[in-house]
Amino acid sequence: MAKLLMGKEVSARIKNELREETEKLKARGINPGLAVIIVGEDPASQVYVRNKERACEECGIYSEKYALPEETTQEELLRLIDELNHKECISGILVQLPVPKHIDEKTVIEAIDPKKDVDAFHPVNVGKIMVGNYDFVPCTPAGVMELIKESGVDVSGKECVVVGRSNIVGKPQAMLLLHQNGTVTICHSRTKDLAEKTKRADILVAAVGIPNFIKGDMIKEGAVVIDVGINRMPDKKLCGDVEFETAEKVAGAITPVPGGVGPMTVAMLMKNTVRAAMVNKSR
Ligand code: L34
Repeated sequence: MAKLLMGKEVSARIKNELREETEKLKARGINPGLAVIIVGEDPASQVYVRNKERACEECGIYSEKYALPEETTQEELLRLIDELNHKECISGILVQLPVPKHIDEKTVIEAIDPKKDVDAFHPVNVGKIMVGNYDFVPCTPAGVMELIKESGVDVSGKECVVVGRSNIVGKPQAMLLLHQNGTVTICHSRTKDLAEKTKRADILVAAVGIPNFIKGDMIKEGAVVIDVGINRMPDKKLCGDVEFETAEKVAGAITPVPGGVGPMTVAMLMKNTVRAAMVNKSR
């Protein structure tokens, strides 16, 4: 039976450590603050944003939430971001994705001051990650790395397969694995003979957004399997990109959904916000 990598528990541990750190920082006059912007009423986004606000409280981080209506114009959103870029008490800014179709995601991301870009989505921060010299690590891939650490498996020299090539997860994930000396393969919708690739993986990260896409027979015996997918099924239940029932029989370690990568994403955001407060203080 595979070891369960409990993101919920690991994230609680990290948030406790962060709480102590923020207390020390506050004593030195450094006050981390996070602004979260959500445009529209996507139910999943609302849950995630609520979890982020709650985490701020748990870590002693000041937070502001801006829930803007669906019909907010891009100009209005950009004006708010500009205001927050210059706001002293805000160290980190996050615009929850996806944004409504009439708003250009790229323009919005590039409007955020890179020093406050706690998602690490701004091209400046993306470039820094590629070079290997960075302040912020993108939250979901960073959370995945923590869960791999939790499995006890050393990434160095291992076959790492990332399924999915998004800017938010797949691409930065591959880079973080590479920084830890993994041998990295990125697979995607055009990959030929996917199972042949995934079966080679000592560490498999699934981030495709298709429910139960990775089955047990696509996994190598004893592999570390990290499921980034959170798919909402018609019955409202959450389901990962990995077919858990068949995968857990083969894997050495595996993450559950929910309670796996999701809570880690939130914990890593808190870490970046604390980091932002320190970086902004010393500029
Ligand atoms: N800008 N947009 C921006 N930054 C991000 O880092 C995100 N992401 C993804 C979507 N859009 C974003 C998140 O915050 C995904 N994501 C996220 C955040 C939290 C959780 C899952 C995804 C989470 O808390 N998951 C819990 C509960 C899930 C539920 O009940 O719906 C879990 O146990 O998985």
